Amino acid sequence: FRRLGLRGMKQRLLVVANRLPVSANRRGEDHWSLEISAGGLVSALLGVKDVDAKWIGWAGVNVPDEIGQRALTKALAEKRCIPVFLDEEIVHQYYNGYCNNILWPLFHYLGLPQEDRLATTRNFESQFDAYKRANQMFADVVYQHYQEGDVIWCHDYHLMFLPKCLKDHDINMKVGWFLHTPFPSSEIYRTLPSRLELLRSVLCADLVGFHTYDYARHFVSACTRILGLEGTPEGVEDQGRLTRVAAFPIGIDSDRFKRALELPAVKRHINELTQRFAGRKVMLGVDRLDMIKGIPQKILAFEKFLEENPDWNDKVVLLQIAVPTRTDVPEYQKLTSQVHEIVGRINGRFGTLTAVPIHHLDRSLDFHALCALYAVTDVALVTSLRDGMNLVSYEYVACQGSKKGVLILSEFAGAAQSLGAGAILVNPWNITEVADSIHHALTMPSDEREKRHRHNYAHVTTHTAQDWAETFVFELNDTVAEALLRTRQ
Ligand code: ADQ
Repeated sequence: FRRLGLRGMKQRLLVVANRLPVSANRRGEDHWSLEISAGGLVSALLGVKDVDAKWIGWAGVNVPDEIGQRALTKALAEKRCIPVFLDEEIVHQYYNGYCNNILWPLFHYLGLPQEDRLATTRNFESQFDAYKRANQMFADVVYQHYQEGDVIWCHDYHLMFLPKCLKDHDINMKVGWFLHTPFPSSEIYRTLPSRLELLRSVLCADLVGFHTYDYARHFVSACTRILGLEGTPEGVEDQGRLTRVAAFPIGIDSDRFKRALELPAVKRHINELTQRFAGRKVMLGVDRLDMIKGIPQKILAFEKFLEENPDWNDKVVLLQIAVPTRTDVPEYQKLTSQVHEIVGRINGRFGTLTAVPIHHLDRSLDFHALCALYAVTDVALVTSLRDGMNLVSYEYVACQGSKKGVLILSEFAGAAQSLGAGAILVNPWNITEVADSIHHALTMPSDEREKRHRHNYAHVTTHTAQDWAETFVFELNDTVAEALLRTRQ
């Protein structure tokens, strides 16, 4: 901002993401009720100084009629949100199909779908077409609202084709793209049939960001190996044009968690939980119910721990809160039944008349209940098989006051790079290793707990979501300004 002389001026920022940060419920022909979901991204962007941000995205509902669309657009405008209307067919092909069935598993090293391989291959082209059409629909809405000088920040694997659509429309648009998932090794990425088009599109952005240096490196390798371009310390160069590629690790709004812990309702909740689990150590898992989160592996590791440490029976409880997602996808339904089956078996095996070792909830918790749970927990278990960053680990650390609880963290979560020195790092596939880590965490001397917690707490409270968003927008402005200087020289 300083370099562009923008300090003191509000710069317009258009944030484009698949989903708007609201849930919309239709209450009548032309009446909608909206609830803003106060996720990390929302608070991150609210905290960016000198920026006037608007969101563009899908509201998550099908609105086929014009009256409904007009009413929703008007209601959303008050929340600084602009809708992209996607019909059921495109949602099915683009969102459920290409995004969730192809890109999501591939980027998390689960490969292209194995089951029903032929059907997937046959559907692939139509799903990719729908993906491009959907991205073009997002771009059309951006064009309608774009003013010269705006910064456009595209988010995630849903919108990899968007940078190309935007730059084709106006080469001077300032476009940044950030990936919230891992970018896999180029050997995995190159199996994607549409690998060339997507890489070329992302390279149309001025700045490309990832959570970790490794993901950025994988992306640059994909560009050099698959497109034959030149990687430089700054990014990727194609015929004299540089796309900057860098790591921007996300954080959380740690103050929001600290403030919540002071609220009487949260304190009441903490007291209730403390009484409820008095005499037992509490271990916690909070995840979306997704295969990448390694929930069955985590529960099996806990079983192994109970098996090998019978003296801990009745003295420890695992609370696993798993919010269901993508419930219409058969693989996710299968995962839910699998988790229920394992939990039932372990509770039958190790439970007593008065207590069970695992409390498993298939639901979302409200923010205050979540903060209270984080605060009373002795050990948090994050065992993702792959995870872009994993904000649950950050939230847990932010809510630990006097307890100085221990974080067991998968080495395959991006967070391992920032919280690795304070956490116990594990390979979630190695159930014996995780079981041993549970024992280590539960018996850890207080000075070691204190030291580990201090390290992580310092990181979480100084690398916040606001810093992340501010740095990205600053770097994007800077990158464009430098490119302009280069062309003038
Ligand atoms: P997610 O895969 O959704 O995000 P994560 O970073 O852990 O994963 O964030 C989940 C959020 O949902 C957290 O804020 C958590 O509190 C909340 N949550 C999860 N389960 C919940 C429950 N049962 N009840 C209430 N809240 C719950 C994607 C990537 C991550 C990356 C983020 C941000 O997959 O790797 O860290 O984006 O970039």
